[in-house]
Amino acid sequence: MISAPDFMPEHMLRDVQNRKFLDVFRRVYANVPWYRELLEKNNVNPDSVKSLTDIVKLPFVKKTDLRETYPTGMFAVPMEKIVRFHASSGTTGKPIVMGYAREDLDAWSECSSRALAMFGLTAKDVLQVSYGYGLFTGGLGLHDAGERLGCAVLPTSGGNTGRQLMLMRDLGVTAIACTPSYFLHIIDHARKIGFDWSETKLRFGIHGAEPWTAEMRKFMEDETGYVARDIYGLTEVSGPGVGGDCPCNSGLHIFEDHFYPEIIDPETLEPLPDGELGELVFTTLDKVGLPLIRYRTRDITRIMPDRCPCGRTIRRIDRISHRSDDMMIIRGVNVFPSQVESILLAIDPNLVNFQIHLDKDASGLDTIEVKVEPTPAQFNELWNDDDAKEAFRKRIAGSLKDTIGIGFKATVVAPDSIPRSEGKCKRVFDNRGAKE
Ligand code: DLL
Repeated sequence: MISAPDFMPEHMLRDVQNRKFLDVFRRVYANVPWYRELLEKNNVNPDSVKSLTDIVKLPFVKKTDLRETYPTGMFAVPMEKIVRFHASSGTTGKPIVMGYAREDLDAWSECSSRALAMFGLTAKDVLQVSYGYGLFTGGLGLHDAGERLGCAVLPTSGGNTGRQLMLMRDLGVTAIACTPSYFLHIIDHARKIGFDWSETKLRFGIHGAEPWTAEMRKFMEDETGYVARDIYGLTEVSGPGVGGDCPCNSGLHIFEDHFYPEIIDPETLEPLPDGELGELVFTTLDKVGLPLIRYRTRDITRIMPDRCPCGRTIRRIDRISHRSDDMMIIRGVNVFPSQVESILLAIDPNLVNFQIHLDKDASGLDTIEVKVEPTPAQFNELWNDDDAKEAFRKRIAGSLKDTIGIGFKATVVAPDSIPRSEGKCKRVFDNRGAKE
């Protein structure tokens, strides 16, 4: 299925965005006292906003604003118009609660099913949704997307990995949707039970909700023979299906007729031109329940400056390599978990299970340790040969140091000692605060 809005002539797309932007701006100004106060504080009112180009006059909205107005202080409609809630947990404090009106669920499933169609799925596909169902948007979001496209949806949610594999094979599942880390867990389990991927009909993996590297993607494709696709989204903006990659595999198309993207410098907050790396900001162009204007995602990426060979006019962002909150500063050097992942997988594609531990040494200097889990076969070989084990450890520490420029401690740990994840994976453990 080809989705017409993906290919809309650019001038028509800008017209749609312009019209929807003016409408959403007027709605939040009229209906959300919190917004009106913020806008007035910044000397913005309906007279000063005449077109989308005036968006630069508007203040940004942050996650903390949603937290501070918990639970419904930023809703733009009365509760009788809300038909569903989702919430994003965060690690500390109150969750942020999103309210969806009927129109919001329709627009969301439109976008997420457009993403599935872009990946190559059709009504003939059997889609296993192994994202968690519940407050997290992954499960219900992909579920609605699959049903809307006409797929047969298998709502397994996360967990019970053996049963996931059995159903995948027995029901002829052709596409699975889950986090990349849960798919790694599924691969791990499949190896343990001697599962034969050629007995399945699996042709697509639909993965997102956390950063994953090109190396990780290749590992998953090589292991299973399917094609992995990247789906992007966030609860605040709707859920999965804000964007996704097309078969050209060169960035994620944003469904720009619903979500207007900007890239800003996170320090100066100035907009950056297409092509430059910065923080992704979204304006939801037609959300009804909880519209957001210039929402700072904390995700670091760039808008691709060129047109995609697939012919879609909706612009692309580069894959999200990290969030600004993921950055670790170790002895003054910026380090991202995705760099560590790429380096480990370049050494050996099987080194997909790892953790990063930050600490302080006796003199108060930051230390970084990478715990790496080899496969059972690798581990058995290394265990009986101290020299080989030391060489392996040194190779990892050396590659990390050569590429990133600081000393790493590398530790080889036993198979299965790193906990597996059914949802988003926690890789970084920062114990430095505890010692201050
Ligand atoms: O993770 C929505 C989602 C569900 C997306 C299923 C894709 C698939 P949140 O829990 O609110 O929503 O987390 C949103 O996850 O700001 C990014 O930092 C990260 N993220 C989402 N998709 C990707 C991706 C869902 N494809 C946050 N690549 C976002 C990298 C991603 N990071």
